[in-house]
Amino acid sequence: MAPKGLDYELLNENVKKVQYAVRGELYLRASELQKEGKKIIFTNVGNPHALGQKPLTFPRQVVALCQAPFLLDDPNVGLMFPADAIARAKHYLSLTSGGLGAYSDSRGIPGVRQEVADFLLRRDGYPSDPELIFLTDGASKGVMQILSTIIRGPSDGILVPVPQYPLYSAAISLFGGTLVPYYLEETANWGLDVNDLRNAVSQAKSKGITVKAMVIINPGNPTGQCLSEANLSEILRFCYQEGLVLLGDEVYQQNIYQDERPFISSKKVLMDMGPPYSKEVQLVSFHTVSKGYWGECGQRGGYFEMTNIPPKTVDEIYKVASISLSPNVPAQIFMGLMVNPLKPGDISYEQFIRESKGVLESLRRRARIMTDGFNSCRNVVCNFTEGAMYSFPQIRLPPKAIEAAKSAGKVADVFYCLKLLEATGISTVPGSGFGQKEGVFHLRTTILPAEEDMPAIMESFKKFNDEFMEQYEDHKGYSRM
Ligand code: DCS
Repeated sequence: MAPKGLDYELLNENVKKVQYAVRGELYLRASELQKEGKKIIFTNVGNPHALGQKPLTFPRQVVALCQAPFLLDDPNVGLMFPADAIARAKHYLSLTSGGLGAYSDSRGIPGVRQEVADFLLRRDGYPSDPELIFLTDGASKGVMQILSTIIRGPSDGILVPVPQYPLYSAAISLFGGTLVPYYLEETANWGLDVNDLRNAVSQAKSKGITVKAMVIINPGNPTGQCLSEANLSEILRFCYQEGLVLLGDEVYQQNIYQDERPFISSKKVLMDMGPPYSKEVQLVSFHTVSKGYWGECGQRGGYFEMTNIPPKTVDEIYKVASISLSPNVPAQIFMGLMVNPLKPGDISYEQFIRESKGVLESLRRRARIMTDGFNSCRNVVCNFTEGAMYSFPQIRLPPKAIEAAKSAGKVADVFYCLKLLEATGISTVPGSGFGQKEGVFHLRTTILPAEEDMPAIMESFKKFNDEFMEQYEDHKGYSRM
């Protein structure tokens, strides 16, 4: 019989090329083991609530009232909900055209986009135009919307950091473009060297690829570094010289665990640089409700802001967004609440601050426990997690382990992570899923397990690693740094 429409051999080849390690082989094996009754610690996804982080009370109260507006008519509503939550729910309902069950404008509710613009003005000190802000179902959808608009075919290149979060490699494959890697330097605290960027672009050009965009992830995933203002302005100058649009993935802007380099947005640095840069460099920045002390991954809320993007292009992006009718409306309310939080004097303010500070301070301690735990192993080297939600230690593997992996038909870090999973239940993602230099091995784990469980997890990791090394170590040294 001739193959039918959705038969594998007839599928879009780009779909087959997509790889997404965060939910890859390790995750599938972990899910199997869980079904068999083994206790699994899922540190493969930055999914805070799945690892016990409690939702912030106030936003949930507001959205609960928006979801069940009949409660607002109940004479006892004031006994169940604080007055500021009631007022906020009424505010958001008044911005919708028929409550949470109605589609919104395809760019998102205008009133919420205005709240995002007000937030950006407060954050950066520069006005922001709500017409250039689109609300999305998580940052992922926004990134995909923009990449699909940019990529015409395999000769369009996108500069992507390596290691990178595989949304970028996966989406570029899906849309049939070409990923042009630039390497972050592990020994320089995952910094980036603009000369490497120039080399990457000229190498791509020599292969007939037009580089059109550059992605930065700040703070980095999986690498955790926070870019300095000087670094950001070098990057923006480079984008100006090369005519690239900068895609600034800033979803971890609340997750900062050091005080030397607070988060600074690409938009602020660009505006501070003044003309011609501030008038000409094209920038799209992304944010989400999934990270920070919100961690509301399941709500699927995000936005992107466009700077110096021509109006005709904005219209095209709007047109394509319209095909999906409307971003998720409850998530838009979460976004509104995130960018327009409670203020001193509000009834729920103290509780909100207590809850949000509690999450961030604990994450800061967990980042430290994890990095120190990894660095206490003789063959593991780990940069401190300055930001984001991950630890990305380098595991230096002895030749015998690399050989054993080869015989098992596995990449060496996949082999190591599978053994770790079987021995301890800790489900990580091998470094190869994010890209890494040849012959160098890593794993990624989130810093999200409960703080009280952290010492036991690190102990269990160390015990596994010691036993692994005992089994495979010989005296021929390790894989290189
Ligand atoms: N950008 C980066 C750098 C991310 O790490 C993630 C999610 C996203 C965008 C998309 O998030 P939302 O679509 O939820 O807004 N990070 C994944 C990860 O590495 N682990 O968990 C999810």
